[in-house]
Amino acid sequence: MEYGYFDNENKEYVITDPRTPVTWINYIGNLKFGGFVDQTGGALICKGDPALNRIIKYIPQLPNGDFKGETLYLRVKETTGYKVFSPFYTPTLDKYDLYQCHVGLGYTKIISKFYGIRTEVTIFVPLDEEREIRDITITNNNKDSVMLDIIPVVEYTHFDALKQLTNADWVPQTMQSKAYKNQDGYNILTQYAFMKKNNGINYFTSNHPVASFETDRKRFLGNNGYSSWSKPYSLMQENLTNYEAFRGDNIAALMHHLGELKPGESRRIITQLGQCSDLIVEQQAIEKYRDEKNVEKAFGDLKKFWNTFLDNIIVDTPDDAMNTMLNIHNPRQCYITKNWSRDLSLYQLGFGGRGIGFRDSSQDVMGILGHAPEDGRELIEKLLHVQKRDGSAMHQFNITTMEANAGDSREKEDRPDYYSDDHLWIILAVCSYIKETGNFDFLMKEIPFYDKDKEENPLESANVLEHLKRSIEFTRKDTGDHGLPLLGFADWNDTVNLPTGAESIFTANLFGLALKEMIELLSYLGDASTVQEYKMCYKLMQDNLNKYCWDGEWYVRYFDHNGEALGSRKNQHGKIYANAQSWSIISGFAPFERAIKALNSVNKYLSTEHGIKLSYPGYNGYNPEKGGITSYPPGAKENGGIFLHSNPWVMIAETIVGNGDLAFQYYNQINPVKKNMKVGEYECEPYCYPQNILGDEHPEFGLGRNTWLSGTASWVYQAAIKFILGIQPTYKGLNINPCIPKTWKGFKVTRTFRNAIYEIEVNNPDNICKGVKQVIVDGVLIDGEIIPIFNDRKKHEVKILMGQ
Ligand code: IFM
Repeated sequence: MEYGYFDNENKEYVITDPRTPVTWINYIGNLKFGGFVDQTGGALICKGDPALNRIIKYIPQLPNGDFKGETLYLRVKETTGYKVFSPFYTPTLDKYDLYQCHVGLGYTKIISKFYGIRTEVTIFVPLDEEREIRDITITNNNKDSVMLDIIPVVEYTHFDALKQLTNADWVPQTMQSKAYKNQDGYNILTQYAFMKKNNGINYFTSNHPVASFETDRKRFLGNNGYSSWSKPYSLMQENLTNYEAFRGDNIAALMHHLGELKPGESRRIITQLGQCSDLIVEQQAIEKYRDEKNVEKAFGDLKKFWNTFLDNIIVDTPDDAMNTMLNIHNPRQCYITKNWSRDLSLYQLGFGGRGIGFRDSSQDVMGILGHAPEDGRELIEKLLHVQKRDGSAMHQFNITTMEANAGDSREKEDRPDYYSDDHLWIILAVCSYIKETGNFDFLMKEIPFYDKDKEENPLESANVLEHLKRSIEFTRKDTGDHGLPLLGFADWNDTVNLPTGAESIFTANLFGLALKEMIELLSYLGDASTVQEYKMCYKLMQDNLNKYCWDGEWYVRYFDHNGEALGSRKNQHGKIYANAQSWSIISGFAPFERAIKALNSVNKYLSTEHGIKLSYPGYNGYNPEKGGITSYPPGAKENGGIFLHSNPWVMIAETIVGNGDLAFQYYNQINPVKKNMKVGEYECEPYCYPQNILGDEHPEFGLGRNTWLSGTASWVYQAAIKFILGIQPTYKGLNINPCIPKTWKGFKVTRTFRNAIYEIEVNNPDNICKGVKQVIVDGVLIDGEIIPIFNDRKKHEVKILMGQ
C-alpha cells in the first residue's frame, strides 16, 4: 500500500492520499516561531516555547479526520443553498478528484481538486520571520461559473498547552478576541489570554477584504455547539456574526466573498498567523506580507536556503534509496532535530516534557556540522551553559529561559540524580565541530557553568577546553566496584534505572571514545602530559572492560548494585544488548576477535528484516528493580524493540571491522524510503526516521512510531557519510577511507570542507569492502588517505582507488 512518492527533482515527498494510517507531518519555521503542518493542513504553531507559548490548538490524540489547529473551507453558492467543503480533505471528508500534499523543505504545499475547484496552498514561515503564511490560489475548473467564498479558520489555544487541557474554567475565562479593520477593508482578528495581552497578541489576517468574521467556536459550529467542524452551521448563512468573544473557545474565521469565478478563472489570497506584542508596530510587517511579490520572494529565499544547505554534501552512490535519503531527507531531518531537539512533535509537548536534551542535542549537532557548522557551534555553546562545575550536565533545559532540570531522575528519590553519559557527548560534538571548521579559538571561549543557586554560589566560568576536561574528570572519579562508570539514574538507555551502585558498560565505552577524541585533540595542540594521563585512563578502562564484561559470545551491558551482570547469557530476559557490542568496538576497547564474535551475536540474536533490536529477549512484566524498560511489553521500545538510534552504531562497528556488506544491509533495513511500499504495516512517514519500530516479539512487528525528533537522524547520517562512504573531517584534512558493499564499483561525493569543494570519485575495481590503494589529488599522487585543507574557494578533484 502506497500513500505517495518521492519527487527528488523538487526535493519533495508527495502524499497522494490524505488518509495516511497515522498523521504525517512536516516542520515549518523553528523554535523562535513555527511548528508543524500535517498532511491535511492541520497545524500546531508556537513561538519560543512549545509548552508555554502555543498559538493554535492541536490535539494529536483526536481521531485522524478531526479538525486540528487550522483549516480552510470553500463554499459554492448553489440554488438550494451552499455546498461547503475543505480542500484539505479534513474536516469535511468529501470525495476528492486529486489530492497532493507536497512535503517540501520548510514548506508544505497542498494541491487538491474537489467538485471541479482546484486549490493550491503553500504553507511556510519565511526565514527569520515570525508568521505562518498560507498562500492560497483557487481555480474554477468547471465548465460553468461558480460563486465562491473562502473561509480560512484557526482555533486558538491557551498559551500554556497543558493548562488548556487541564483547567476548563480558568482557561476559557481568560480568552479574548477583537477585530480591527483598516481603511482598505482588511480585517485583523486578534486574540490573547487576558493576562498575556501585551506580550502575546495572536493575530490572523488576510490580504483580501473580509466580509464578516467569527471568533467564538460555539457560534461558528452553531446548533449550540452541537454541529461539528465537518458541517459548521454558520457556513450555511450568508455571513458570520462579527462577534468579538470575551471568553470561551476562541477561533478566527475570516469570510471572504470571492464573487463569480468564470471557467478557468483563479483568485489568490494570502493569510498570516502571527504573534506580536504591539499590533501597531506589527502593522508594517503585516502589510509587507499582504503583497504577493514579497511572499514569493520569501518563499524563494527559503528554497535558496535549503538548496545551499544541501549542496554542501551531495552523494551519488549505486543505491537510489540511499541517495534520496543522503541528499535530501536525512540532512533535512538532522537540521530539524538540531532546531527542535525533543521539544515539539506529535509525541512531545515541550519543556517539562523533554525540551532540549543535553545528550540529544549534543548528538544532533554532529549531524549538521557538514552543512551548517556555525549553527552547531551556537547550540554547543548553549549546551555548555548547562554543564555543572563538577563536569556532569543538567539533563534537559528550556532554550529560551535556560532553566534546566535533571530529567526523570528527579522523580525517584532512591535513585541517583544524574545521567552518567550526558556530559561525555559534548566532547564528541566539540571535537567534530573543530575538525569541521578548524576553529581552535572556540576552545578558549569562556562559558559559565550551570548553577541554580547563583546568589549563594558565585558563577564560575571556564573555557570550552576546561569544560571538556571536567567532563572527563567527572566520569574518571565516578566509578564502581569493577572500575567501570557508575550508571547514575541511567545512561543513553533512559529506561534502565537500577538501584544506586550499578555500573554502565555503555558509559565505559562512551568514556573511551571521549578519551580518544581528547587524546587526538590535545596531541594536535601539543599538550603531551595530559595526553599521557588520558592514555592511562583509556588503558585502565579498556582493561576493566575486557576483564569483567566479556560473556563468552558478547559483552554484558550493566552490573547491578550487587555486581550481577545484565545482558548476559545467564539472564532469562535481556540476555544481550546491541549497544554493549557496537560501543565496545566504537570505543576501540574490543580486541578484533571479540569484536567479530560480538557482531556475529548481534546478527544472530538481534537483527531482523526491520532493523536491529536493542535487546533480547524482552522483559515480561514490570520490575521496579530494573525500571522503565520493564514497563513495555516484550518487543516494544527499549524492551526488545527496534530502537533505531542504536542501529547506526552497529553499522559503524561493522565498518570498523571492515564488513561493508553487513553495514550496508543494516543501513537498508531501516531506510525509510524502502518502507514506502510497506506503509500498511509500518504506518509512519517514509521520508524521515522514526525513533522505534516494534520488534519480532511483538504481535505488530514492523510498526513504526515517534518519527522526526530522534538521534537516529544524526547517527545514520554519520554512519553513512563518515563510515560507509568513509569521508571524515580531521584536524589535518579530509580523511577518505570507505567501507562499502563489495558489489559497488564505486561512488562519487561532492563535499564542501574548509572553504573548498572536494569532488571525490571512488573506484572499486577489485570488488572489496575496505582498503585504499591510491589517492590522487588534482592529478598528483599523494601519500596516505588525508586530503589536505585548501581553503581557497576552489574545486579540487580527488580520485580514490580502492584495493589491498
Ligand atoms: O537516549 C534516549 C534519548 O535521550 C531519548 N529517547 C530515548 C533514548 C533511549 O532511551
